[in-house]
Amino acid sequence: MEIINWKELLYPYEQAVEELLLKFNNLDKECRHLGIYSPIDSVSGRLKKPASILDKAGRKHIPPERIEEEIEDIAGIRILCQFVEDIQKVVDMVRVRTDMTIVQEKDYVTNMKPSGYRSYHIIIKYPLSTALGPKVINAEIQIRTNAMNFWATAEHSLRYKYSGNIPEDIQDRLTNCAGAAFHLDQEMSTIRGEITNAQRLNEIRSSMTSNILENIQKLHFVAKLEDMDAINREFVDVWNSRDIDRLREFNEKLNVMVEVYRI
Ligand code: 0O2
Repeated sequence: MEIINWKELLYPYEQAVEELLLKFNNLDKECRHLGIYSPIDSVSGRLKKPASILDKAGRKHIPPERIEEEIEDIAGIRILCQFVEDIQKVVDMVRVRTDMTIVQEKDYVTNMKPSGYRSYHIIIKYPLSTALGPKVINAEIQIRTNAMNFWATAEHSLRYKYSGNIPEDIQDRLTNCAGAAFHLDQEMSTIRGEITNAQRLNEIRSSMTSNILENIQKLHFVAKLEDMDAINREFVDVWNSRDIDRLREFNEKLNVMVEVYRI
């Protein structure tokens, strides 16, 4: 029987997880930087453990020499979204990428699994430059909402605990929870506009406040003491009012002052 050198086998997959994490986190960061809506709420990644690989190979009767071809989720990343509608946006983002090739898509969002599992899976071929030369590996991208993930994580733990035979009463409750998670996603979608507007306002408020504080610090070195007192008092007043228009006006006023002092 062939002995698997796990360290050697898994290293490129570890590299792929790191690269994919970086790329999708950057995509999210870039959207926020450009001030456009990011459908990505968070990204995580994991390397499948040898024990899980062996379990899966056993379940699917995969011989050791076919593990890399047939187990497609040795490298896996998971992208979580706030809203169901965001899943398709992330799928579109993956489809247009030129640094990976999609080989299969599994839509368990529309076609829920009998277990109640919902998620969108994309299997990709991902080219790597390793110390031993170029190598193309399989990787899986799972895209789901936070609610879907909450359910899947709990169900996964129970499935392992009970070796796949979850007792009927717990299974019934899990089925109810899957329905509740589905309902939560539907309800959240109805107030999606309200939520995203509020989040956008918070981001604008936070970035204007940073700019104001930075400008106050600059002015501190050049403006008269009494002017600075007035500015500090006005800032406290504007801040306490929680009025975004007043904050914007104050921000613009300080921008002009900084411009006048050429600092
Ligand atoms: P683990 O421990 O999470 O890595 P296929 O041949 O396509 O039918 P495959 O390759 O298992 O079978 O693909 P599938 O069904 O798309 O599942 C891939 C992964 O999705 C699983 O990996 C799980 O992570 C997750 N998944 C699929 N079905 C369920 C489910 O009913 N509940 C939960 N919680 N997760 C699920 P592994 O290797 O099975 O498990």
